[in-house]
Amino acid sequence: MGATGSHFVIPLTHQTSLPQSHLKSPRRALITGISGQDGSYLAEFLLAKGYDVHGVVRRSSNLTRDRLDRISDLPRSNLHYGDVTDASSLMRLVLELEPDEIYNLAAQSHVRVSFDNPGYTVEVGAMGALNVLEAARLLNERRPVRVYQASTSEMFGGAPGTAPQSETTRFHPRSPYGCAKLYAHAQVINYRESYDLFACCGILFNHESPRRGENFVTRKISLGVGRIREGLQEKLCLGNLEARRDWGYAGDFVEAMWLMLQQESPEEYVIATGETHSVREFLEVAFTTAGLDWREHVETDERFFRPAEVDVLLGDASKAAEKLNWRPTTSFESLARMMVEHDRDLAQRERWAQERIAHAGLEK
Ligand code: NAP
Ligand code: F7E
Repeated sequence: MGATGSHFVIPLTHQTSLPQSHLKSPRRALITGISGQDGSYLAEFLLAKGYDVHGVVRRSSNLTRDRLDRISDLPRSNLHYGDVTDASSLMRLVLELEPDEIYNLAAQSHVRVSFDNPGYTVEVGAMGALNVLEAARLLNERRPVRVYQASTSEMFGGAPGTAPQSETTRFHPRSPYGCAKLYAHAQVINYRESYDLFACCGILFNHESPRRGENFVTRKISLGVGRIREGLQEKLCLGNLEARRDWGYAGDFVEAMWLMLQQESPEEYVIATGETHSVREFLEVAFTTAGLDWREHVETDERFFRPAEVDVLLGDASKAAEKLNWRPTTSFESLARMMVEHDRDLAQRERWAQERIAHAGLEK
């Protein structure tokens, strides 16, 4: 992956096409959504396992991709411009690279935003997944490929009486995002049954980390705690504090994605911690970690409520425990503390930078 500091130079895609040497080379993975939270952890995980890792990134006006800093200079990682909604370029990439494994993590993954941009969310989450499957189907006629699809607990919708949710729980999505993901989920099973493609879905419950997008609730809270502690802000505005989620650590969850593709046959798996906590409980742990009382700083704002809420998610990952031997390693409390510690550090740097600017008289 070409890089200058944290600025990436994306190699031309045709430079990476080496099918003749494929037989002798290490296993090759293609990740869509590599620049996201999970994509970055998964890339590191696969590189550590000796894979050649290829990632699809969208062109943006800014070349900084902080989450990929750790792997940017490693010789076995490669980035390619692409977009899952661009079927022909995706097809070309898949047929040129001939990956052994494809992880489709690309999505407009913010549930609240999916109500504002439903068409776009569906285009990426549903049609994007279909494009990935079509490309994999064609490659599979030439050589075997395995596909992982990032399904989600949002597909369950959290209807009363359904918790804990398992692989057999009825789906009832309550957002454009959840509906798009359910379409992709059904197509994966359809492609598996129609074309004998090794394709499977991980139904992952919420998973977080210091790399979580800044407008998901846990990260919004940990960033807020850090900035309040450093005197950079006073209040934190949130939506529904009573929603309950099964929150795990993203670093644990990406291993499960890989394990699913190492099985003899493709199947769906729920990946979760088996504990549910409210947003209020996350606030309690996060603010207490920094010696603060959340009641003095948190306000609610209608803007952050959703037209339809998923009230309670609680996953039953016993199938993954039994068949994949997968278990989460990070508790709810350790996860919240990890995120707060990271974001206090970030806020401290922000404060120091502001002080340096002020001392240099540059604020004018
Ligand atoms: P994320 O941080 O929002 O990352 C999404 C990734 O998709 C980013 O790399 C984004 O690129 C990329 N992307 C968006 N639109 C694209 C397009 N049209 N073409 C190609 N790439 C595109 O999400 P995450 O938390 O890592 O989650 C990974 C996947 O798991 C997503 O599909 C999500 O829906 C699903 N999931 C997540 C959770 C969770 O709790 N985290 C739970 C269940 C399922 P940019 O960087 O350019 O935006
Ligand atoms: O909300 C409530 C909000 O946006 C969690 C995505 O990764 O996980 C994620 O979706 C809860 C909801 O995650 C705010 O109403 C309160 O009940 O962090 P979130 P999500 O909607 O659960 C699933 C599994 C995915 O697949 C998705 O891709 O927190 N909440 N106040 C808030 N949420 C946000 N974002 N912001 C608030 O201010």
